[in-house]
Amino acid sequence: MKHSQDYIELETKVGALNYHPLPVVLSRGEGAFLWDLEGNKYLDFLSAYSAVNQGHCHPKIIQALIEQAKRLTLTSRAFHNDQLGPYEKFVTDYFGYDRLLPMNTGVEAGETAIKLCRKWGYQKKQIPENRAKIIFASGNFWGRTIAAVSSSSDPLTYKEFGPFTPGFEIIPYNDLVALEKACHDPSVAGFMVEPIQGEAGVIIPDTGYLKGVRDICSRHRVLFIADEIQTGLGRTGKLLACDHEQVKPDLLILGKALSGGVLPVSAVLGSDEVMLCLKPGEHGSTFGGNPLACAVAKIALEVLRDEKLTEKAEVLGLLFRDTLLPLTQLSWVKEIRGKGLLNAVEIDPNYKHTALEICLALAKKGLLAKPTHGHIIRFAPPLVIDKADLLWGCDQIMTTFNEH
Ligand code: IF1
Repeated sequence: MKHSQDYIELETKVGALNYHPLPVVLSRGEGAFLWDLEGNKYLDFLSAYSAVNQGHCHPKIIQALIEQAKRLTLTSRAFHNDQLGPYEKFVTDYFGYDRLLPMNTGVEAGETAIKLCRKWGYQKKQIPENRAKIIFASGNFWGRTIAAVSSSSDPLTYKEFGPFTPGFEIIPYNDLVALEKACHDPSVAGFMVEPIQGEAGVIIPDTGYLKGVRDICSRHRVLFIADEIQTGLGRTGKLLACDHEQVKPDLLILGKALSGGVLPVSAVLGSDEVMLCLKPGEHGSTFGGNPLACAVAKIALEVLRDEKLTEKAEVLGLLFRDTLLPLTQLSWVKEIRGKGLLNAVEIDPNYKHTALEICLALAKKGLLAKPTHGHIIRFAPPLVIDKADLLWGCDQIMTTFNEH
């Protein structure tokens, strides 16, 4: 096989059809760029859903991967290893928390946060056992496990996956009155929320929402659990999206770019009060905290800091939205929104062209982006993108929109 179409046909024949990818077959990535099998070059404006903030195949991260892979990749947690402790120290200092529980995928970290929250609810808030409730915001997306889809308000995510996990309640996003009301229930142990909703279409709450969440959760002894798997690690122009309002969640969930997109690494960070509710043997994972993941994630965080990618996302995000602002003159472009390099363009869902058609046209021009919810296009390039390439990307977006 040597043509992209061969690979697409093969996947269609022997793979589960749980995705409908754009018809590009990528074979190489470097920085903000990707190449397909035919050698066509693309500017990546999806960043694997914010997992490659540091750019594809960052040389320092790959170097760390290779060096550790030659030494030791996996011990399981049945034994200690020489990478985990230093990694936990580095990351807890980096984000200002007492302790870290290492997992692999983002959804595993979400599940872990929920288990920690329930344990804390029973041990510290004296919620009767098996009665703990956790509140989620409508429009949330934190993964594909049964618990994750049990908290979803999107039928595409949960339909035909029931029966669902009990003890979950959904309230409107960006609604402090609803949160205050829900938290009056003494059996509520936590509120898990994205500071900006990614999959929902880069939904940015009102200024003051996160401060309000922090205040309400503190007053009602409800754990504020921030899912920063997509919004964290510089993506929105701050280290964490919660930093835009200087609020500190009780549990911080990280994933995706925690490894620079090199392998699945996720984590839950919290205080001693919460984290020590879990006793030895009560939770774990074969690969969680493996030496390879620790070595890679430590470098990925150093790259984020040393290359000042957070500050870059802030500056380039403003340039991106300013440059695209004229698009709002088009009757069918409803809004351009975002923070840092997490942006989206919302189009009229009844317009004659769909967001997918726009994305297919962009791919032909060498820019890769993907729609979410049919009429919203997310634009989220790696934070390493340079200004000239960002402006080239804006040109392709402007031209493509004006052609439709
Ligand atoms: C897919 C969406 C994005 C996430 C947040 C936890 C997770 C995710 C805020 C779980 C994962 C991924 C999953 C992937 C596509 C992508 C996605 F379109 F599905 F919704 F980014 F918006 N919290 N998001 O965004 O992390 O277990 O995947 O490591 O499932 O299609 P994971």
